[in-house]
Amino acid sequence: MKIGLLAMSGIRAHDPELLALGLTLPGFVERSKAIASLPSLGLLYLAACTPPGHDLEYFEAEADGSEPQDVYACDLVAISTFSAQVFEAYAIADRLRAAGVLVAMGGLHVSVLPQEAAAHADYVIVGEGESVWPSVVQHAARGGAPAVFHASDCAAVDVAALPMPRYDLLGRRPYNRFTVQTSRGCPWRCDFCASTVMLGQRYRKRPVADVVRDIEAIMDVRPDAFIEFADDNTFVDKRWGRDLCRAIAPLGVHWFTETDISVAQDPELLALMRESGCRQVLIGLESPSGGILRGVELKSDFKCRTADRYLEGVRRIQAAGVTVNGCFILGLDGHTTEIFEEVLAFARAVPLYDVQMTIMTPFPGTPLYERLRRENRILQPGRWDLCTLFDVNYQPRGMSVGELKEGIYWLTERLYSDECTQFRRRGFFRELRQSRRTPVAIC
Ligand code: B12
Repeated sequence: MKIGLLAMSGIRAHDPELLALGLTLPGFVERSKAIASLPSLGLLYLAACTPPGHDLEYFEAEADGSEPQDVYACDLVAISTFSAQVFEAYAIADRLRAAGVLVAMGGLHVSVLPQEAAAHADYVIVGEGESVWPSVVQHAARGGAPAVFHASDCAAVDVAALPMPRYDLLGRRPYNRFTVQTSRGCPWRCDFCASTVMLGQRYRKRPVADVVRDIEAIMDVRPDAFIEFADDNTFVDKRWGRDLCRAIAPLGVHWFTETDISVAQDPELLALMRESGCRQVLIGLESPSGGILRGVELKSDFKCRTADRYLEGVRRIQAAGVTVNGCFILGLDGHTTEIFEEVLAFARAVPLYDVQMTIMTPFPGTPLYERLRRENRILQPGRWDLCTLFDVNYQPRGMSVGELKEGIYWLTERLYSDECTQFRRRGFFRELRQSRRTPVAIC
C-alpha cells in the first residue's frame, strides 16, 4: 500500500480581539512563529513502526486546513488529532473516504472520543500508536472492516525500545525546530492537563543513549537544528536528567523543554542544562501564588505546595543562564479580576524572559472538563475547535466571561508590549551578569 502520514501544523485561535492584538505585538507572536511549523513526532514514530513492504510519504495539511492533492494517491492515510483541529481533520477524512482512500485517525483527541471519530474514519486508534499500528496496517491491507483499535489490547509501548522516528521522511521542508522525546507522561495529575496523560500510560524515561541517537539523526538531516523536547515534564528524575545533559553536551545543539519548578533545587543540573545547550525551559506556573492552586494537581497538590517558591525558583534557573517561559492559566476557579495585575507584577518582578498566558480550557477527557460539565459551566458543549487555550468556552467562577476576556486583552497589551518585553529581557541579562559576579546561594 501507499501510506500517507498527514500532519496538521500551525496554531489555532478564534477570539478576534486577541488575534488582532497578536498581529501587532511582536512578543506575543514570537513563540508561535518558532513552533508553528513543528513536524508531527507521533506520525514519524508510526512511520518507523510500519511493517515493511509499504511506501510511506509525509504530508502537511495546508495553512487553511485543507489537504494537499497528492494525498489522494494514497491507499491509507494516517491523521493525528488535537482537539482544536479535529473538525478540520474530520472534514479531510470525510473527503478522503468519499474518494475511496482509507483513513486511520489517532492522537490525543480521538483517544478520548473514539466513537465520535468513528463517524469519520475507517480505523480509530485509542492510545499510543507504536504497538498497535502494525495491526492497523495489516488490517487495512486486507481491506478490513472499519474498527476501533485499542493500544491497551497490544503489548505496552516500551520507551526503552522505541525506534528512531523517521525524520528522513521530512525531506527539505523548512522546519525551524525538530522534536525529540526524552520521556513520556508526567508523575503529576493536573486537572486541566490534556497531554500524554490522555494516552493512558505512566511517566516513563527513555534511555539517554537513544535520545542522543535521535538528535544525531536530526543533525544528519539538519546540522544546525534547534531541538524541542516534546516532553510533558523532562526533569522529574534529577540524576537521569544530569546524565541526559552530560550526554547531549558534546553534540553542540541548542534545545528547549518543558519541566516543573523543581529543577530550581538542583544547581548541578541547572549548570549542566546550560552547558549542554538548554536555552529555555517552559514551566507551567499556572498562577503566581499558592492558595489559588489548591486542588489543581490531584495527586499531592504539587502546584499549591511549590507556588510560594516560584519567584525564587525562576530566578535561580535564570541565574544559571537558562531563560524561563513562565506559563499562567487565566480564569482558574480561584481567580478574580485581580489576577491580571498579579501576573503582570510577577513577570516584571522576576523578571521573566518569556511569558505565556493561556485561558483555562476544558479539554475533553480531563477531570476539569467533567467537573465543569457537571456544574453546567461549559458554554458551548462539543465546540472542540475552541480548545485552543486562547478562547473562552466556560463560565468562570470569580468573574464574568466579559471580565476574563477584557482582562486578557489588558494583560496581552502590557505583557507583550515592546517596553515590557525589553524590560523583562534586559532584566534577565542584568541578573545573569550579576549572578556570575556573585554566585547565588542555593540550598
Ligand atoms: C509539538 C506540539 C505541537 C506542534 C504539533 C506539530 C504537529 N504537526 O503535530 C504544534 C506547534 C503545531 C502544536 C500546535 C497546537 N497545539 Co500542541 N503540542 C505539542 C506538544 C508540545 C508535543 C506533542 C508531541 O509531539 N508529542 C509526542 C508524540 C509522540 O505524541 P502524540 O502526538 O500524542 O502521538 C502519539 C499518540 O497520540 C498516537 N498517535 C498520534 N497520532 C496518531 C495517528 C494514528 C493514525 C495513530 C495510529 C496513532 C497516533 O501515537 C503517537 C505515538 O505514541 C504537546 C505537549 C506535550 N508535552 O505533549 C502540545 C499539545 C499537544 N498541543 C496542544 C494544543 C492545545 C495545541 C494548539 C491548539 C495550540 C494553538 N492554540 O494553536 C495547536 C493545535 C493546532 C494543530 N495544528 O494541531 C495541547 C493539545 C491538547 C488536546 N488534547 O488537544 C497539548 C497537549 C499541550 C497542552 N497545553 O495541553 N502543538
